[in-house]
Amino acid sequence: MALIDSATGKAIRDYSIEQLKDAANLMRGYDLVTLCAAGSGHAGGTLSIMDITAALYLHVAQLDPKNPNWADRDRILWSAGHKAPALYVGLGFAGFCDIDDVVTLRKLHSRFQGHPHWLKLPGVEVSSGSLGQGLSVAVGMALSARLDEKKHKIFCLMGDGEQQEGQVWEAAMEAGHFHLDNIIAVIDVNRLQIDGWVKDVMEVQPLDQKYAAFGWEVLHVDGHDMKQLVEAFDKAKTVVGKPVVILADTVKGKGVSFMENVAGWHGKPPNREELTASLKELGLTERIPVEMLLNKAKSYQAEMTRELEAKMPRFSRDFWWNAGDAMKVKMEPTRKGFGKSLAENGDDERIVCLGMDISGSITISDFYAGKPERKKRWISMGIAEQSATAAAVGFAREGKLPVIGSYATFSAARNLDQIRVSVCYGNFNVLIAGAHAGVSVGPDGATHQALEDLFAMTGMPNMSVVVPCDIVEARKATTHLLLKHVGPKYIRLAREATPIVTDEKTPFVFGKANVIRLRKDAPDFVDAFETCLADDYKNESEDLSIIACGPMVPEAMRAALILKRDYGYETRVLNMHTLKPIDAEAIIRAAHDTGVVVTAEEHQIGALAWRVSGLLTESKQLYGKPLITGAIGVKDRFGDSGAPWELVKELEVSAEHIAQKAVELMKVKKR
Ligand SMILES: Cc1ncc(C[n+]2csc(CCOP(=O)(O)OP(=O)(O)O)c2C)c(N)n1
Repeated sequence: MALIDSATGKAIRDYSIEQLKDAANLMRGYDLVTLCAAGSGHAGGTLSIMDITAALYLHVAQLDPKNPNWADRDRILWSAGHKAPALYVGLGFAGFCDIDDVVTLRKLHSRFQGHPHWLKLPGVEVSSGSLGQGLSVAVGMALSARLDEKKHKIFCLMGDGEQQEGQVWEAAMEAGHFHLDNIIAVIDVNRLQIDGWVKDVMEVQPLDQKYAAFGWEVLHVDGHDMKQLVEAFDKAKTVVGKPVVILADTVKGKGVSFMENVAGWHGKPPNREELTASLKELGLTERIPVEMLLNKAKSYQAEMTRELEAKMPRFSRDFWWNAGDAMKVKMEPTRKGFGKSLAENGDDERIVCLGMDISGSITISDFYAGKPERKKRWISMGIAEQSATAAAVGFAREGKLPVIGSYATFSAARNLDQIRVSVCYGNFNVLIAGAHAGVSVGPDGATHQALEDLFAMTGMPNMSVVVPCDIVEARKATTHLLLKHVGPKYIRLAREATPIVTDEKTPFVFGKANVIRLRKDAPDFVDAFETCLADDYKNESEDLSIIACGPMVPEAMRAALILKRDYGYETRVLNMHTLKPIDAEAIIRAAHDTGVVVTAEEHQIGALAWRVSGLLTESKQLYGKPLITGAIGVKDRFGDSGAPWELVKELEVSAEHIAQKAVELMKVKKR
């Protein structure tokens, strides 16, 4: 009995095995429609876990959709947060939300975030997205239930690649130690992860022997056989004195022939044609109102766009990228500059690159692409950021040049203590790439948007930090850090394509800012500007300065253009690509010469702003000088799902926001 009315204890609805099979099939269809409407998301792993989802939400777990926080409900934890669409469809079918609403998946302010957020959607137990944490939450919930003498079960859904996270085994040990027979873990053993087959990336088998050794009862099932699944869950509920793990053999992409067992479908949605073909294969063409759902997604998006635009600062005309002649730019993601440098310099035998199962998209795999002889220096570590970071130290201690990289949230947060003690305290020569940082990872949502990494990285003694402004600078910076700079070093990279505003001739000197000045009208945006090393720049007594790093440099340039065209203001833009060691002299001179300083960072306000203001308050040169400052950045909040450029607006880190702040400060200066 699954869905019950908690007030009366009566079943709301129960499903037979045949009905569960049919529901799972239909849920696959809804899953694919929502992914198609979102334009991003994880097809492979949501399809592999769908039979498990249907069994749990519609039959196995005791839930009351009208009373989602009912104290006696079973808890279902989605440790594998990227499988969120399956969870949402499960909640929709169980009656926690309207199934049609799930189609707003991954859109701005949607309750259906890229990774689940319990504060947005009833039925979600806890927020997740950083792999390997769910089983620990389950341990806490299970112990809490024991204290309260409650009988409910705690289900925890994980992937097999996820088993590579060390934390999973800490929790497995705890659950065994405490004999937590109220925990039922389910592993979706589809044998694939992002970089390929689990056995090749980092073998996790034999999972049965490993869990048994930690004191668990182990059950095996075919994860697509509904009868077996239901029987396994029934049996798991009867086990006394130890936790249970159900190892469910599944197929990634199950149900759609061209997605099955293909690693490439891990984080990809179907396009419209692929959706039609998928629904046909699933026999659902007539059963899902595809057009209605896609239209619903479109109108939701239109409403979000309208609300967002209404909040934007307005100027005399549209100064957005590529809106009209003077705004023409080419765009590429900075992460690709990192990959280019690794490809160019990878013959250096000292370089070793450590992969953490997200190698293609962050471009670290460019190191060995087309170069089989480098493969021996490519070390696949699996989804194990903490161990990989310390392993990099092992390489560095032996004189190698180790490079590690992942989403910045995982390569500069998940492993923070390893960075602090093993890398920084030991002052080891390790290059850490924080890719997909800032808002640029968009629809994945807050869990994946590193907006705090620069606090920690700039706060570490011995660490050097570079935030390149475009793909060209990213290549130069990587090469410098890799081959010339010895010590702990962090480079922050964006996922989304951002404007290219430098070229081969633009100076890049580690630790030295560049000054960028708007000089003329030009059809191409970059041609209107001139750049030189801050050391070489002669004061022009401009009206104000904007100090920016990373993708905020092009935004600062665009703000300079808005300020000139609409207000006649001259702006000194400082490209502060090196955040540590920071170019204090350039900052103090800009403040001294202009009297107005705006900082701009695609990060919680402070990594740049507070460093700059700290320097300004300390500077003897500025004693007695009038100085007005402002800071643009994220204002102590988490991000949200949405398109990257939508989030630039939503989180108020656009040129328009910089210009608005500058105008406000200029009014004060003129008083
Ligand atoms: C701590 C952490 N590191 C990296 C990621 C990025 N990531 C998302 S899904 C995934 C692969 C997961 O593989 P698996 O557990 O086998 O799931 P499935 O193949 O079933 O989707 C990775 C590395 C993450 N979400 N969390």
